Amino acid sequence: MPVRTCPFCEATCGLEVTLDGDRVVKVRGDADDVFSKGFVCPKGTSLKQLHEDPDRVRRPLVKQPDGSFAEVGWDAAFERIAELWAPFVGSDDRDAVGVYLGNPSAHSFGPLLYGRVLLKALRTRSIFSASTLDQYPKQLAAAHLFGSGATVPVPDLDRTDHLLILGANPVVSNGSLMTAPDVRGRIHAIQARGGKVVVVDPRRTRTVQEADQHIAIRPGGDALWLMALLQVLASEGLMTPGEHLAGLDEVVAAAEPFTPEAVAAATGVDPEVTRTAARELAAAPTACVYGRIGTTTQRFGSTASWLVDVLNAVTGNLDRPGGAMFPLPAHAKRGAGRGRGARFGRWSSRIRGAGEVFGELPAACLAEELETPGAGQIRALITVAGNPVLSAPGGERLARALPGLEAYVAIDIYVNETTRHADVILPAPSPLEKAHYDLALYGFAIRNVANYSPPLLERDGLDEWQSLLRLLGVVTGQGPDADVAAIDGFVARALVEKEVGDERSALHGQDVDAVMAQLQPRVGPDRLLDLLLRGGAYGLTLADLEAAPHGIDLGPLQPRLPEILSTPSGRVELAPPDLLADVERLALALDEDAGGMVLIGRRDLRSNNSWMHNLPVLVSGPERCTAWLHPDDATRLGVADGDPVRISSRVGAIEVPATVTDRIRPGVVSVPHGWGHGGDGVALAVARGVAGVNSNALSDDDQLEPLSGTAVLNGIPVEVVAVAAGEPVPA
Ligand SMILES: Nc1nc2c(c(=O)[nH]1)N[C@H]1C(S)=C(S)[C@@H](COP(=O)(O)OP(=O)(O)OC[C@H]3O[C@@H](n4cnc5c(=O)[nH]c(N)nc54)[C@H](O)[C@@H]3O)O[C@H]1N2
Ligand SMILES: Nc1nc2c(c(=O)[nH]1)N[C@H]1C(S)=C(S)[C@@H](COP(=O)(O)OP(=O)(O)OC[C@H]3O[C@@H](n4cnc5c(=O)[nH]c(N)nc54)[C@H](O)[C@@H]3O)O[C@H]1N2
Ligand code: SF4
Ligand SMILES: [Mo]
Repeated sequence: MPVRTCPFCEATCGLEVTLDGDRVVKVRGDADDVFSKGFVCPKGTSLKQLHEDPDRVRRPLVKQPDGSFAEVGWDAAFERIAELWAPFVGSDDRDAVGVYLGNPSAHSFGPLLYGRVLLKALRTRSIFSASTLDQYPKQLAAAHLFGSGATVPVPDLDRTDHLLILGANPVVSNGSLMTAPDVRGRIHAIQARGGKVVVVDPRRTRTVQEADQHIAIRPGGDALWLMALLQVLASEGLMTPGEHLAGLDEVVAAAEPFTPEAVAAATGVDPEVTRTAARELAAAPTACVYGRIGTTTQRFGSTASWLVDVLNAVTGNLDRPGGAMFPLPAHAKRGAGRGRGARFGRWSSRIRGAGEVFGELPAACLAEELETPGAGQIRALITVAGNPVLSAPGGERLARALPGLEAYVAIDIYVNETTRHADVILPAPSPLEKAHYDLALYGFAIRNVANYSPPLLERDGLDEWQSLLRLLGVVTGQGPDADVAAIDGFVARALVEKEVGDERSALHGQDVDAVMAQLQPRVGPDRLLDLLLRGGAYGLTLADLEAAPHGIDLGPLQPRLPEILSTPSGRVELAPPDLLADVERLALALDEDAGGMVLIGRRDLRSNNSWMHNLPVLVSGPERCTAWLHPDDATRLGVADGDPVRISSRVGAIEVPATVTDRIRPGVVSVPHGWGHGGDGVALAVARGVAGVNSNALSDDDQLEPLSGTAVLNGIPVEVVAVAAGEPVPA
């Protein structure tokens, strides 16, 4: 039976696909997958419906003068792109070309490997991605502490005795920056071996229901609370710091004012609960603190992420089994590479001067960069696997600005709220028609695992990497039908040269032509992957992976300090100046008025950000896009379960039905993101008919976490009122 890795979330589950010719009969979990062992969620099995979805784009689409899309051949599509791109080819105004890379592009090794190549050729600074709506605070902290944004410690879930989760709901999200199929089963295993799981979340989530303790923190309180844990550990002599650490005294000194009592009002956590949490963290044989979306997409995202790492370090749990460890995927090498440490803000955005982070500008700045005339105004755009109109703050502004672009090319599988504004949409293949290897996610996996899936079905058209290279041909003036194979050959050769020149590579010192010959006859991402595997830590080849369709288990995570560090000091920098400097801002939050309602998000098991809503199997059942309200708030506001409420923030207002539930803290309202499908030309017949609104209409595009430029999507001050019965609902 053919098997392949599910591309829909970070868990990388194995799927078994039953085919009858080229028809998909059934998709279920692969019981023999070395990592997921048969675990699967409803999204994974919906791969069949996605493959068959009549609305999925299968042929290139070109915008017609009347605003509709016409299906055209690939050559015609690229001729149109070349025509539209003519003013930008060779132009000095390089930043006039913008790029937005969306979430699924991180789940696909073609775009991961070749997107970079296109970006380099464009030489633009107008680069945006979902990372500034997501995990950059964690990567920024990692860059400061360990020297690289790629070295993010992940919980050693299968060996820990104590797991402290903040702002994550992995039983529903299936884990993030913690690649682990079946988190629920792994949580149960912690408990079965006598361990404890604590969840810090303003909501009583599905993960809380599996946990031993719930701490219902006020949104945005995490950095303060983590400081208080550190303060307790230090003042009670409970620190057992590991080796290779620098800056311990400084970070401990910074925590001094943040006693459990001092943070109690702002966090809503009883001081005794905080003290006990700190003591238990210290007393556990092994323990791990893990923070995710609720701690990153908020106003103290980087500071909270930093403190997560600090707490793991001062309790001796950084880089030890059962603690927070560094994966070593099959395509990666031992050693740190060239250590340059962290540098941010090397350039700034044109309009509001927001600093660059990992070479990108904040996604929340995209609309203004399109709107505002002048040199550097984005007049041409490429989006790959993204829907920022629904996913980012300022989406409505962006939707208004997109039609003003002189050229917009989207690589996507749907005509959605964003891509409907494109001049040309280049379809990505169905997941069944392309190869898969989790180049990004294995770097965050709780075991070292490698699994490669070849395409199961034949493709009629270009793969994403081919579209990206053909686009590269256009933007570099080679015309609409550049020799993709030749460009790919250059890309491969350049990577081989880099590989043989890298002392850490198993191919170091080898002859470039000889290595190129070994990779024959592979092309595209397969060739690059084969190269990376050959140069990697385990000496594997792509053929080895092909021979193991259920994956290769490379074992539990191994300690990697100090080998992995690339900080200038060669040690873990616990007190980076940028993060220490932010403590002053944090201290101001101690005295803030805790009154007023705040908005947070919510993820649903059968949803995936702003997409997969066109699959009937996932959107059937009760309405998903509702506002959770605590009964106390509901009573005060005169709202009954199911009544419509109006939620307004500084920037917008939405109306949604209320779900009155004690599963949320009083003073907090929760609405999921990614809903509200529709608008002229959106070709999502099922999703259009599903109730829901865009919660990001409330996200303030002015509110960025200052260090990482990440949007504040949780803890947004809002006003909630009942919509009086009979009052017309505004459009
Ligand atoms: N309020 C609020 N907003 C949020 C969040 C939140 O928690 N709260 N979460 C944020 C996070 S973490 C993220 S990652 C972003 C996600 O936001 P985006 O990165 O903008 O991604 P999606 O909204 O998931 O849209 C994905 C697009 O990719 C297309 N697609 C799917 N598969 C493929 C493929 O294989 N190839 C190509 N080319 N296209 C494909 C889909 O059709 C869809 O158009 O949203 C962010 N927005
Ligand atoms: N089913 C499903 N799975 C997904 C996705 C999806 O849309 N649907 N999206 C995928 C993506 S792109 C990502 S990035 C991951 C995200 O993975 P997770 O981070 O696990 O995702 P969430 O479910 O958003 O969990 C965030 C939690 O933080 C809580 N929270 C909100 N504000 C705060 C706060 O200030 N402090 C604390 N402590 N908690 C807070 C919320 O109540 C929520 O339970 O999920 C991925 N998996
Ligand atoms: S948990 Fe994630 S990877 Fe596993 S089947 Fe579901 S969507 Fe796919
Ligand atoms: Mo994400």
